[in-house]
Amino acid sequence: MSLENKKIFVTNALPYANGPIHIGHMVGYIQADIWSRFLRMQGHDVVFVCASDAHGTPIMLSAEDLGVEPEELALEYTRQHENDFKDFHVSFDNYHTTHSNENESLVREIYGKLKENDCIRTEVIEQAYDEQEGMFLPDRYVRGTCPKCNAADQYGDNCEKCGATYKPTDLIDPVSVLSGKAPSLKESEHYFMKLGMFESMLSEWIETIDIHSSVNSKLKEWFEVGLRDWDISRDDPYFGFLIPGEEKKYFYVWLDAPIGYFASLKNLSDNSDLKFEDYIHNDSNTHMVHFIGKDIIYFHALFWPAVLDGAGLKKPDAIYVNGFLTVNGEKMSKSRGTFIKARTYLDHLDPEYLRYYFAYKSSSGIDDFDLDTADFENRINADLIGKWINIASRSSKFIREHFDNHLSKDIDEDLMKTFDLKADEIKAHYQNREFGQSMRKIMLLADKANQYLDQEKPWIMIKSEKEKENVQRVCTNALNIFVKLSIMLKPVMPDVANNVESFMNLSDLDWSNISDVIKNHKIKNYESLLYRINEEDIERIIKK
Ligand code: B3M
Ligand code: ZN
Repeated sequence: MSLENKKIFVTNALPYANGPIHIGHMVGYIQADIWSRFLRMQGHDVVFVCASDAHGTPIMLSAEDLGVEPEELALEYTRQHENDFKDFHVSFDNYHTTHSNENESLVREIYGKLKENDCIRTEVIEQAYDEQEGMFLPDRYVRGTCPKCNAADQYGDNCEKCGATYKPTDLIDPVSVLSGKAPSLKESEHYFMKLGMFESMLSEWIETIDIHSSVNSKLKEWFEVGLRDWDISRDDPYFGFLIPGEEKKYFYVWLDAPIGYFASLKNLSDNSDLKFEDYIHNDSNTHMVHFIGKDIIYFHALFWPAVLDGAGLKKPDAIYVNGFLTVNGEKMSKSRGTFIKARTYLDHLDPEYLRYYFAYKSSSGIDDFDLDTADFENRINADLIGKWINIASRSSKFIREHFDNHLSKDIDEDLMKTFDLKADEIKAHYQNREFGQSMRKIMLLADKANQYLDQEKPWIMIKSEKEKENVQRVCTNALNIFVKLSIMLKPVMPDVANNVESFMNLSDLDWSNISDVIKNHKIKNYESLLYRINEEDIERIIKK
């Protein structure tokens, strides 16, 4: 799928604004950021947005517990998340919220179109109801004994023991998580999106987009079972947008959440030259990409495109799905000390270490991957410090001490070519989101650069006056290679790359600068660009 001359619109899943972000969440954000930065470095027109997902029952109930309004709680977490992303160097062009005017008017507009196009119906359904709290209970708020295997204390939608799925009303001795009382059954009219209408469109469309084969097979299974109509309304009390014409019925959070992608873009367009209308129509010259976790495929590959299609709007061109993160082989858990908040990490370690490690572990597939703390420490120290940064620290020393920071007047262009020739391969891996492949290939090049210095031995040559000029040339060669590798690593480690630019007295390096020749040029004194990690830093994070 060619991206040439297209406006690229990239989104990340919108985090719920009712709790802190942990490093497992960061996987998808870092992957999307690397990809966006890489494309920008290729000269593409990229707009990368996110927002917080502010609505729903859990946020309403947490706010109630804290004695604050849900708007207030959402705002607090929106700010917190925004700072976490900024400090992890995630380069969103905009961060907005689904609880916004832009989103409300888009939701109304889209819903209006869906109604016009006969995609909505209503039906009276029976649901678990908590009399004491005066509210309908989402499945997860009812617990009881599994009707299939008799395991006690299971959620209302599925059993963690035997995997059975059922309705909360099927549970044996169900109780409301809120009041501890047995729920009653109550009827209420709900709005449904007629998903069945879209089945053949969706199954054809899915073949035309960029989506991993394993996700595609999952979708095929769902098509085989058949798509059931989707319940898009919730009764009062609920934190969300009222359905037009109703006083006590709201849109379900998952209807307005993906529309939040557009709301964030709309908000950006109101504050910049970007034209919102250029992005959302069927005939737009746009490439629309969603990065999501593997637990929300159904919403993005079925519900959302159905909503867009029903409203006559542009559907996604790619859906990129990431797996989950384990820490030292375990699911993140508070009791095992493997639940690491984004902020806790940031308080102790450089964000670009984690960005590198995630890149190193990433592929275009949806497999889970592990943050093994010993391996993490070793990767950073061995790869980044021992291979990449080492090229600069070894060679700049001679340039400073003997040549007043001046690079030589000529360099070994044949040697440079052997490195430049690898850039296309690395570029292709980036483009395909095979970041692990890119990292491995870049580190092989760093090995080659260090071998070159080992062979030339400037520390020996420098002892003889007639070899002195040669030392300048060898170190200039090495620093040229170092810059090439820094450009290749820039999507992953933008801050360190900026510091490299400053040290080398260069600026705004893009991918096309990889083959530049830097000679007869004055650089600055080398200052340490990255520090080794030690075990204690990691231990402190885990202890926290
Ligand atoms: N708020 C978070 C999640 O399920 C959910 C994503 C919305 S994306 C439109 O990962
Ligand atoms: Zn069971």
